[in-house]
Amino acid sequence: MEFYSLKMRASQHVGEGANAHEQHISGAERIVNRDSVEAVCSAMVRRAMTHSKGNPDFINVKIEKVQENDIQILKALPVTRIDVETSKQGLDKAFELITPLMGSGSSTSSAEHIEKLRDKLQELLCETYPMRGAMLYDIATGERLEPDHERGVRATYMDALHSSEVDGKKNHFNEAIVLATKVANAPGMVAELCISDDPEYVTGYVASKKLGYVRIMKMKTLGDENGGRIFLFDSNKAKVEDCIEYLQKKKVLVEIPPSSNA
Ligand code: WAQ
Ligand code: MG
Repeated sequence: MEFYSLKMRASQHVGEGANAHEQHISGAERIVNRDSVEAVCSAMVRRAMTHSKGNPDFINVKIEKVQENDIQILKALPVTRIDVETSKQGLDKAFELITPLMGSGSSTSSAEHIEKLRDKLQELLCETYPMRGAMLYDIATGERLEPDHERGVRATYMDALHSSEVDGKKNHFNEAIVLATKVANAPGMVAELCISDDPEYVTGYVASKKLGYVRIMKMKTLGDENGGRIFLFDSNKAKVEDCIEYLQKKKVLVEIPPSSNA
């Protein structure tokens, strides 16, 4: 089979004078058969042009051939879900699942320490709001490791296996399970925390090889445009260059069992 990677990103010029900047509207990554390239490409453009975050004035679509031998096949993380009443409860749940993984060898898990980590995560999450990619946070040193803090690190070159599906509308879960599975398999990766920046989509998740993919059904209030991703990495476990190389370059197809969306 002949495979092609397609990447789309769209942005809008906002603000005036010193405040003028490109605001990220939409992005997507696919790996599909040659036969689907054209249709998937136009579906991506439609998606960018109809996005709830606004009308783009810049759309970039990149199409590249991918060698089949370079593609790694991964099994999707197992999926579970947590129902909550409020976004506050959802966030609390997410932090509760993540903080125990942030120890990096240190065994200090006092209530006070957990509280500190929780505050740190909350603070980091707010810093991700304007970013187009994810924050890469080193739990061993407390440093941010993205080469460009404004942009963040983007996981690319991934799709669901056997999906040549053409859909102009985003399926949040399908895309997220693919991304989360790739990210969880990156060298040194400890966990991921994600909230969509799409105002109409309030479900988020935490994910790791240990936790699997945990959907948290409400993590923000409807209409809120803030969202972001944090990749928690441990520099005691792997080199940051290897992690970033994997996230940005490795071609991955994810095998998703039917009806795995819990
Ligand atoms: N790599 C790194 N970061 C990314 C990427 C990527 N490929 N794509 C998006 N981000 C960052 C970016 O900062 C966005 O603002 C933020 O994540 C949110 O992206 O089970 O839709 O695409 O139903 O809005 C979760 C689904 C959906 C939960 C998440 O994220 C469920 C979603 P969005
Ligand atoms: Mg979005």
